[in-house]
Amino acid sequence: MNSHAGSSRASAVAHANFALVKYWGKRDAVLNLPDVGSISITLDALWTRTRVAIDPALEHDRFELDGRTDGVGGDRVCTLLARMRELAGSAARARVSSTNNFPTGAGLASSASGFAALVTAADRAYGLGLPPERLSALARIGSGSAARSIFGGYVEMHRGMRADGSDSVAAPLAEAEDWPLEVVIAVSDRRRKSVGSTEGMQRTAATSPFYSAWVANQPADLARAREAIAARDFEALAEVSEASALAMHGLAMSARPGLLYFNAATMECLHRIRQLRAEGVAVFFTVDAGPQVKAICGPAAADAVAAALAGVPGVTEILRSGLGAGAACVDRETARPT
Ligand code: 2P0
Repeated sequence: MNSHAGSSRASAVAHANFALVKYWGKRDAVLNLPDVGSISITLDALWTRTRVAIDPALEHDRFELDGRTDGVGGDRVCTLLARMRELAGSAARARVSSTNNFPTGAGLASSASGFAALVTAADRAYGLGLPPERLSALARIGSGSAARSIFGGYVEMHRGMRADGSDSVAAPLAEAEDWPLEVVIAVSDRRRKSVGSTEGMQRTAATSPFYSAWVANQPADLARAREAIAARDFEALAEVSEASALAMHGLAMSARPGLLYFNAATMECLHRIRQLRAEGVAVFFTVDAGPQVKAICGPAAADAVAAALAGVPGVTEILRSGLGAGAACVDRETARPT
């Protein structure tokens, strides 16, 4: 292997995404290949900024998240950097520093934006210049949902069939501007979740009696969501998204021991959102591996949804976001695209 010739450093920003048709379960834990496809929206207000600086003097990669070197994810970062070095024919290690503008590991998709930003910055720093599809496959190795954050707007992650994972990649379905929905997030617990997604998925696949039914049903939900997005059919997207979120949580609850990501405020928010929709407000919910509730709504409904969820006992914070762009390199000082 050659030592790295360039002087290279790069910064990238990637945004979190939330799945509307959920990913839960892997067909290969090493390459992180999903057992089901998924469909997501990329947000503009929740992001990770990551800087990769190649330093041939280093013996090991260094990883810092929000100023701390003892955080989680360091092993996955090193695995990913080792793959990218191999592609670049470089032996030079890197210093990686990453910042999230939102709580890490609390069901707000920090690993999605984190690994998408990492591969985008490392691609530039190591001079690879890979196309988005390849970056999506690399981001997936860090975290399944990160493959989707390479793209903006509405995104589909393909399960893929190949053993090497080259077809387990995301692709855009529609741009954010094509259908500018908004997201209201009701935060009820900022702490790191007790069972991470990776462990939760493995436990579910190994122990739930309903796992094969979940996998078998997914293509039909993906088709419904794809059609709803193409037709900008809010009611249809609401119906399939809520069904997918509830099925994922029902499945996780059916693992042994069962996984409980909801708290009391989560449940209350779901009832409030259903009540609002029954009153004619364009809103539906999704919930990931944590208690926060994400309400997806038409722009005209966002203020009313935020006010209603802020009034739910146990909700401590409301975050709001529009839909956002895919991962991109930025100037470190100005944060402008480069
Ligand atoms: C999703 N989640 O589709 C699902 C729904 C959470 C609930 O993808 O093990 O951090 O790194 O592939 O991507 C979160 O899981 O899991 C996730 P790994 P990841 O968004």
